[in-house]
Amino acid sequence: MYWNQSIECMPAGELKKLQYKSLKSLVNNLYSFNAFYHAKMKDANVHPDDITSLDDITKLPFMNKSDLRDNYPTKMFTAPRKDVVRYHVSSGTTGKPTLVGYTKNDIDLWTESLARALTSIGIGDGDIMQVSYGYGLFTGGLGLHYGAEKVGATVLPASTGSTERQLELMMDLDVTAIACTPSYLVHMGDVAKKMGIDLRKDTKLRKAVLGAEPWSDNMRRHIENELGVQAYDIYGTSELSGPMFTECEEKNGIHIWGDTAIVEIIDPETGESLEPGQEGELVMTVLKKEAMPMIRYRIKDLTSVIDEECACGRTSPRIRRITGRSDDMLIIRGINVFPSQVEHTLMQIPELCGQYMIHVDRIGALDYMTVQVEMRPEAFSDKVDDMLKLKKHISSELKRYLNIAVEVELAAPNSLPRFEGKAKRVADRRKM
Ligand code: DLL
Repeated sequence: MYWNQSIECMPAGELKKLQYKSLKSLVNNLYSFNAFYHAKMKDANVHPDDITSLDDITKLPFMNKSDLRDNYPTKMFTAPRKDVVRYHVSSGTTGKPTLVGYTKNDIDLWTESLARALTSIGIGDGDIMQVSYGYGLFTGGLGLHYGAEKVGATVLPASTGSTERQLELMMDLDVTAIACTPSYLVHMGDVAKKMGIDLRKDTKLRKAVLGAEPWSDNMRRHIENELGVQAYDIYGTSELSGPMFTECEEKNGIHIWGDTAIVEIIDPETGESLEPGQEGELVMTVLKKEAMPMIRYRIKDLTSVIDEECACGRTSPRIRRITGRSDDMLIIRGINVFPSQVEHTLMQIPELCGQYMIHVDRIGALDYMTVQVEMRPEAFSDKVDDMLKLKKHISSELKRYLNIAVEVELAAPNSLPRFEGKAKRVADRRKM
């Protein structure tokens, strides 16, 4: 079953022509009407007239998360404020978050992408779908919500947390599909077991749309065997819109809707384009968004392009499961955390000296982050109350900036490791 067969199964040559046409008009518009892109292209010494084929995309400059930070909040927007109907916000690399805006057409296009994706994994009007991604500034909840409604499913907007209640509703309402992070589904399985619920027998749950954090085929096997649920990978980033692309029922790579985005894979060190099959950093050009298109955005996720037709009949380009990142971003309980954000927060607390260590562990199915912080000698005290107060203050500052609960450990002056070369401040002991 297809949602939009003419696009999803468009012959490759035709799709390339369509992409070129969209790219050309995007570049013309941005060069003519947007100060940020105009300056960026001028700096790179490219003019829209230099783009005469799809391959010429490599002449265009890359964009990075720092472009979003430097132009925060709305300098990169390409639609007037009155046409922007929604904002979503994700983590920046330091103090400032990343803001993404959407026009009505952008929301429709995002919803269409998800309608294609959900249809490709067999979710439709016969389904009752529990959306257990966070609703709010994060794109997961509202994105999947709109997509599931579009295909005619009945949506249960459960959001995150209150796991026991979620399980009760899952049983009471005959939920057939769930969208959440893979680790949350495993956690739900653990909680169900404790409650005496057998997901296979006591629920109608059969399909899970899992993403927003790295996971592996081992984890897929675990979920499918233990919970009796077919598990599909869903991918996206807030800068592209949010979740947009999934595996189809073949479970052999993530289909990228080529009318909406151009995929490139580059060598993270040199920026050179890599061939299909070669693993490198994912770069995407977002073709049709009105409020915030993107040219050659370096997402920093590592993957490769699959250069063979999918047995499902879709001709859209596919990428392999994300294997890691080329930067140091951590994903903790589905939330993106940059070590630089931690540092930025700690540096504003006068009692601390700037030495810290981040420890990440997975206990059961859940991620836990502990930050050890070293105090300045003059701040160190043997008054327990003072130390507890300081610890509480640091935790609440980290929570305010990172949006996740962090365990803080105070370390005595000169006790944390010092590094001669590159500092190694993150110890991530999770296993996928
Ligand atoms: O995580 C959007 C999303 C929501 C995707 C729900 C899937 C489901 P951000 O918060 O901007 O957006 O984080 C994007 O998360 O660059 C990857 O590093 C990681 N990521 C997302 N999906 C996957 C996945 C959403 N399926 C960042 N596998 C991305 C591995 C993923 N990593």
